[in-house]
Amino acid sequence: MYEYAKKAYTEYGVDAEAAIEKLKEIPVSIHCWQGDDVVGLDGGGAASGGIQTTGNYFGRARNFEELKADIQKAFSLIPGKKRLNLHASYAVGAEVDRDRYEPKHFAPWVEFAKEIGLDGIDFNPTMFSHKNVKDGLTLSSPDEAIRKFWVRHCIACLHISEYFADEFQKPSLMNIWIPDGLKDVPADRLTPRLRLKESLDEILACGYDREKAIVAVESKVFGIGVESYTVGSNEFYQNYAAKNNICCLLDNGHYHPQEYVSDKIPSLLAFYDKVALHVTRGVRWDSDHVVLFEDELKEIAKEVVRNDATDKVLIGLDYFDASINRLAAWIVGARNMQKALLWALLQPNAKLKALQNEGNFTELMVLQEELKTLPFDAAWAEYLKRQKAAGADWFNQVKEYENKILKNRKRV
Ligand code: RNT
Ligand code: ZN
Repeated sequence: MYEYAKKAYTEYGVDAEAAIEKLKEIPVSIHCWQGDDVVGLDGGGAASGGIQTTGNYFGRARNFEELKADIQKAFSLIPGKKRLNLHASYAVGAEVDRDRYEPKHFAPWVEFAKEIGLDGIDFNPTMFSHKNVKDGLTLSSPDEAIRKFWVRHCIACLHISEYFADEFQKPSLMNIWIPDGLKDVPADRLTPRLRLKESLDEILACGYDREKAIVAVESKVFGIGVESYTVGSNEFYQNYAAKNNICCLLDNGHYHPQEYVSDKIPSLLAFYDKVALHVTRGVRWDSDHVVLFEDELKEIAKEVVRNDATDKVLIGLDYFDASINRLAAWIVGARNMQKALLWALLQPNAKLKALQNEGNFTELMVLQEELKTLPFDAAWAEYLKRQKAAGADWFNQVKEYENKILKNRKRV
């Protein structure tokens, strides 16, 4: 079947071998928080601040050991080059508050990531599910003690990112997302943003190594209970990032439903060396559903691949579903990201661009439609085989794991 597929793609000028080889090298940063419904290990509890996990499927990882075991199993069924995306709330054995976290609290994660052959670790300060989120605000709080606490937390996280970079000899993304906003009509939209700006300035002034930690800011349009105003809006962060030479992170659940992140990627690539992504699937709101193999995902992957930006776009995943088997959720989404990248690599991109430039829109449409029914599944199966990853029967392993391990976990 692969030989047939290879030939079919060759007829369109696509080298399937090269596509498969290239895919192996594109890292995808997989979030740790699908395994435990964004609860974390530092006692903060369920997700808050406008984000919410829904569902009550059994088997949630309740501690570090269980989360590691689940990650190990899930990742073994995901092909490709993988990084681990951690939140600060996953500190191991920390007896201090979040503003005093140190690399040592994440050393067990480094050890584990190395053990299972990951490519590196990315990081996120956790500015939700904590007593110092005051009136829903963190880095933009008018309470100076609160604002400073979160500035210190971010600086601590920056140094932890540097530590990850040292350990893996690869840069580590440190992505800042805050829940700050208001449920109802604000009296002042500017001052909270000026305070956020001041906080970011203080964080970036801490003296970190820009080669090691790549700082990103993640904007958002609204959250549950934070419907009327978001301090860290798209315009705010894009301007901040441009002026301060840091990076924007685009989460495709964080825009109006008719806005497409696939279209934003090339706009940012015109100005930035790096663009970070949180790939997710919002259904009617930023619901963080499992990523499916659908049009916008393919379009996102196409923008990364056809603009030669696989080194510039840092692909991370961000979804959490507690209503189904959590390992299956993880695996479906991550495999789909890989599938979409392969899909994009199997497009005759130079030819398609040429047709657009020649104004040959008829042929462009005809060709784009023909490409949709090429034998993609055979190329995907070949990639899995070469990766020594389970084929379409991967779910059997998850079922077995569910019966042996997850069924024995009591709800806490
Ligand atoms: C929230 C943001 C943020 C979180 C994770 C847990 O809307 O998307 O990235 O989902 O950090
Ligand atoms: Zn996100």
